Amino acid sequence: MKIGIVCYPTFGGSGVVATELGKALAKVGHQVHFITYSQPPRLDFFNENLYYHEVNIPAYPLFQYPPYESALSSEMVHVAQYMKLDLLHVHYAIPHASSAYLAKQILAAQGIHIPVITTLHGTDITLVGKDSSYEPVVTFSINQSDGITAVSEFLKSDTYRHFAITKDIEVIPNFIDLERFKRQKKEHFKLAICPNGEKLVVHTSNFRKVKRIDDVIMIFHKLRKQIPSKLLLVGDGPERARIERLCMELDMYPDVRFLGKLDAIEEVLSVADLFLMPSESESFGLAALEALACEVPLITTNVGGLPELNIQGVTGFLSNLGDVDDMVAKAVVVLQDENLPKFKENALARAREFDITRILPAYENYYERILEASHSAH
Ligand code: GMT
Repeated sequence: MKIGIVCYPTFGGSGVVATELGKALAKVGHQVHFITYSQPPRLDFFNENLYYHEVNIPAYPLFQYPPYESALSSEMVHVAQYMKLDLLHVHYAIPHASSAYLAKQILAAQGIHIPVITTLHGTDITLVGKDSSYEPVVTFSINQSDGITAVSEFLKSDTYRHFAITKDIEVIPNFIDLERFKRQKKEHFKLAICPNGEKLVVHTSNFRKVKRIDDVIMIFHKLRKQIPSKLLLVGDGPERARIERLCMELDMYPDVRFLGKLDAIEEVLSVADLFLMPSESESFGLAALEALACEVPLITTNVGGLPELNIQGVTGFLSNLGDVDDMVAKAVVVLQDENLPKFKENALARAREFDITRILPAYENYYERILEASHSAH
């Protein structure tokens, strides 16, 4: 199959899911064409079946806002025509689903019929998409997609709740490559960060408000008074500078370290004892799955799709949004020497359920179904 994949070239979330999916599809023999405005960070290896097409957005003094969506649609048209794509799979509804709709119409006018699959990832629905500035376009373009997938049951229900969607949504969860995400022996690294045998707590995110990093800091602030521990914060984003100042005000250095954006996140997770995700909303929580794969138990909120991943008392614990004291109490339970090994073992067992080798066939089968329906319609 020849598949065009459109995504944001981000370090986490939808960009990573799209890129890892494309890589896995290429490995099993599909030809995959990435169409993005810059190279996705995880598109880091060579495979004869992988192609990358950069969307060119010419500057012009008239444009206060360059028309990215038009450039994206045009690139989709070029790639689909020239590479003879079988289908387009766009990740994150805004603006990818509407750009794909336009590309599909242009191609159809030339007698080329290419089905479009839209994968909903989270904030495209729960946060940005339902804003009235975007909602009509989002609703229309999701409904015009030939196939729609969501990364959790929660996101599927939330999509039906907030948008007038008239089609079936298929749930295909996020997945993990356990060949890459596995606990590695990095004892020297652990010793450098935790020289006195402290426990290591990790948070990774894009430092947006929805991640509630203040809660991460407050949990750790209280936790370290009960259990000697260190906190590593991985990633970057709008909240980072404010959070760094908060750590200074709370006199938390040197127990807290900001590592910025990292490619090899699995190396940090390999030495971690606990992962914190106190998010306000999380459609799935890919970063938490990456932690589980590296045998790191979780403390998360019980919002969104997180209860579909984190099992209460098994892979860690879930608390109500903002209940910092409860999260501290539960973190203390997880980090007890007599409890930690079992939580780590459970974490890996849970991650195995989301191994790419299990989820990839779900995407391939879905592609087949959508292609078949499209062929019989034309
Ligand atoms: O978490 C983010 O802010 C990034 C966002 C994205 O779209 O890149 O992540 C969303 O998609 C991920 C992949 O499907 C999910 O695992 C995340 O839970 C989801 N984020 C939110 O719902 C906040």
